[in-house]
Amino acid sequence: MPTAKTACILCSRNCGLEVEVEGGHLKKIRGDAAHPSSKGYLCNKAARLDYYQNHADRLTHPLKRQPDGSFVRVSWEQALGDIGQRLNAIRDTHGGDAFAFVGGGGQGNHLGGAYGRQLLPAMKSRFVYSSLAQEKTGDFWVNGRLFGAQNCHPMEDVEHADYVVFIGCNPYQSHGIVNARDVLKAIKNDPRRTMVVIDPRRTETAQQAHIHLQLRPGTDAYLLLAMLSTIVRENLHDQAFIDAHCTGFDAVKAALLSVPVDNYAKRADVPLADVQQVARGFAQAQRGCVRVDLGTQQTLNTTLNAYLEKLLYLITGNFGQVGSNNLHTAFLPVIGNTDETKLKPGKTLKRTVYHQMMPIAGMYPPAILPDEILKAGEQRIRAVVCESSNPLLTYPDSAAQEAAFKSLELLVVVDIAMTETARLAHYILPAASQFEKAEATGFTLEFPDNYFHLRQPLLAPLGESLPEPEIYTRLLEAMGLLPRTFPVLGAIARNEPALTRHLAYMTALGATLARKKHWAPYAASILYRTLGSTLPQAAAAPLLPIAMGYAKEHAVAVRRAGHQGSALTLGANLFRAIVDGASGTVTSKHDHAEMWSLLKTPDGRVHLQVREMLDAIQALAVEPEQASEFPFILMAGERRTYNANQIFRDPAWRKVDHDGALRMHPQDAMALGLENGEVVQCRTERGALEVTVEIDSALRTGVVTLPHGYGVSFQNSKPMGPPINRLTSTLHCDPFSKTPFHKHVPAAICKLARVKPCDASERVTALQ
Ligand SMILES: Nc1nc2c(c(=O)[nH]1)N[C@H]1C(S)=C(S)[C@@H](COP(=O)(O)OP(=O)(O)OC[C@H]3O[C@@H](n4cnc5c(=O)[nH]c(N)nc54)[C@H](O)[C@@H]3O)O[C@H]1N2
Ligand SMILES: Nc1nc2c(c(=O)[nH]1)N[C@H]1C(S)=C(S)[C@@H](COP(=O)(O)OP(=O)(O)OC[C@H]3O[C@@H](n4cnc5c(=O)[nH]c(N)nc54)[C@H](O)[C@@H]3O)O[C@H]1N2
Ligand code: SF4
Ligand SMILES: [Mo]
Repeated sequence: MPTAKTACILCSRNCGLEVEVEGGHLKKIRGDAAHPSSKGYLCNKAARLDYYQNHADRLTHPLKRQPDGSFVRVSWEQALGDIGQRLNAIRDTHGGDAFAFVGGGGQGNHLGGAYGRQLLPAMKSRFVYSSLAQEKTGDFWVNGRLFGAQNCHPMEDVEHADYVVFIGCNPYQSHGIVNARDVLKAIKNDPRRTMVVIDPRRTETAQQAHIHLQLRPGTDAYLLLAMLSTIVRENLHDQAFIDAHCTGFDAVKAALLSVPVDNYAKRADVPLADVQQVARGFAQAQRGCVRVDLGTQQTLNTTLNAYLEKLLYLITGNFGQVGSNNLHTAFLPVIGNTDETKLKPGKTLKRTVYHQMMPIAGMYPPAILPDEILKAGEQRIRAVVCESSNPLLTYPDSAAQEAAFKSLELLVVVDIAMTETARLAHYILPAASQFEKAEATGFTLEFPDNYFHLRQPLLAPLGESLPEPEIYTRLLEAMGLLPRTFPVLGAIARNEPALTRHLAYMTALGATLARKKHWAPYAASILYRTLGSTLPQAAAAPLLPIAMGYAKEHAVAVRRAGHQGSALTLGANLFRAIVDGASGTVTSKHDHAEMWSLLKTPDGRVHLQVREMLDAIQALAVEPEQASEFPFILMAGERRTYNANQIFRDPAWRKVDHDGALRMHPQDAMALGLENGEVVQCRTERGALEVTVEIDSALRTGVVTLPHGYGVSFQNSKPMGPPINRLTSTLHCDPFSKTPFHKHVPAAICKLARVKPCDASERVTALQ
């Protein structure tokens, strides 16, 4: 049977796939050996992708909500005409602050991002709320200060490192690094390499590690400070590297020397000797790197954790080398830069109305969204377009999100499926799935070689569903912001000879936008309607100027990757290679020494001294108290073998763990008189759920975990598995970035006083 090339859309790795397609189904799924990064690798989840493509909650037509809450089918013209009119009216009456764009590109559907973002200028709004701002914005903020721009983002070269420290991540399950399971195995089996895992649970990754520091949840800042202090006390930092590449080390050193190492190791509940062993081992390694994820980003001291983790590799000189942490290029700009210290004089950041929250990397945090809708008075958010996201299940405090979304004057949801959030919408617009349209991921965060993968559609869009580029372009037309055709530009695009490599078209586009300045914010849709009609995939048209910009910025590295051309044609040639490359295209090949050119500080140095973070180190001396009413720490959102965000709705995709069990240490289970498989109540300050116990000796005592990605009401059923964000709070978050402490939720676990166990249909309903 013929196979088609695409990529997995279940996590940020977006592994290349070869798929046999038959009768609308994704049948046999294999890794694509020609993919530049995954090279044939895939994990257990990819084999089940047909459950994403084909299921009973897929949307096939635009839907309009009726006063009684039911939905009727409407035409695209009717839906977009009405939405366009209502958006215009809300903007004209209440101004730009009344609109927010929510979501926008999940695990790999980022091509539509250039189109969806056009709604912001259309609405004169700056408000983009994104799930990335409930995990990574603390990290991005720190990058802004250290490296000069919030989109200067370091990756970790785990594949080539001889000393790897994983902090608060479980790559065996969640991936996030190149071909995780193979790479972990290789490190484990190589006596010259060391793998350290810092995690309160003996995870699948920790089981492969040489050293596991099973710290108390939420104490990473203490543990990292104890390690950093050990390094400077013992003069193990790399002074030559610091002198050559950094500023501000003296202030950092003074702060680190003041840390009570023994006391902080105790607070983390890790033996001092183990702390010292890892500090010394990492500092002395030839090629060391650090990888973090949600375990440090969704727990106490989020932003400080990001700073300290980066200090670990920076002061030891593990930066800009093979097997260390490195900055990387980014073809699609997923991360923005809104660092207040980099603003031009007279410019200020757009703060939200109620929380006065600044954007980080151009995004606003989900934790404040309910208040910005419900509590901001006349200046509140009244209209939301929500795409590729299911905030009702994935944003903190589902009850608060539900109340807020319900109160909107206009909610439009663009999704492939009927979701919990969609059920509250005034209009639901059906998107073609990621296998039914041209798509691409912006999560190509690699160095020294980087790549980009434009995927071709495998199937026709289901029913009347449309790709996002078409949806947003039609919406801009319905709002009266763009004409339906651009005859002159269209003709230039069609008639241009291949030899001139789109130069005539780009010149004409530039001239048109200079003349018609009010069209400039909608260049993506104009490219789509004009150049797009000459391409195999119209949606790829905005990649032309992106490729030209990338080639200009990284010309040497782009040429090294095999692309040819003059200063004028290199970008267009890169673009054509991407359009023609079914398995993905290597876009640039850098030398490690060139990494420094990616740094954005004016002096080309890393600015180690970050005042706010040095203050935060001081503030750590005071330890927060834990409410005794909630004796457990719930880690709400573990990655397991069969969860993948909220991407699958049909629970039949899971082979195991159908209930999404609450994991608990045997001693805790014994103390509470609980057995494996017993249904208990898990209660927090915000709500309560009934969940099934799974006894797990890999945990620390006093810690319980629930998985991410459950709680779906498939076909309007009761939630299947725990809808964990009924337990989380919008207030329990990092004061700096407002990223929620999902991994550190105080909870109580109670035995249910039931005579007979409840049957499966009763389970996991909210008691609230
Ligand atoms: N299977 C699967 N893979 C996924 C996803 C999925 O849903 N399912 N989602 C994808 C997405 S969007 C993301 S962001 C990534 C997230 O990937 P990860 O961050 O790796 O996954 P998690 O399991 O959420 O959390 C990582 C670890 O943090 C630990 N942890 C909890 N609290 C603390 C703490 O206080 N300190 C430390 N040091 N560790 C702590 C947990 O025990 C857990 O092992 O996974 C991606 N991959
Ligand atoms: N308590 C707790 N909450 C968490 C987490 C946690 O660990 N604990 N993890 C957080 C993290 S790290 C993340 S990344 C978020 C993820 O949460 P969300 O931002 O909600 O993202 P997904 O779960 O990926 O949402 C996927 C939605 O996109 C839709 N979709 C899929 N493909 C397409 C497409 O091509 N077009 C359109 N328009 N829609 C599509 C799916 O049907 C689904 O409704 O959850 C966060 N929430
Ligand atoms: S879930 Fe992630 S690691 Fe697994 S196949 Fe898909 S993209 Fe690759
Ligand atoms: Mo995520």
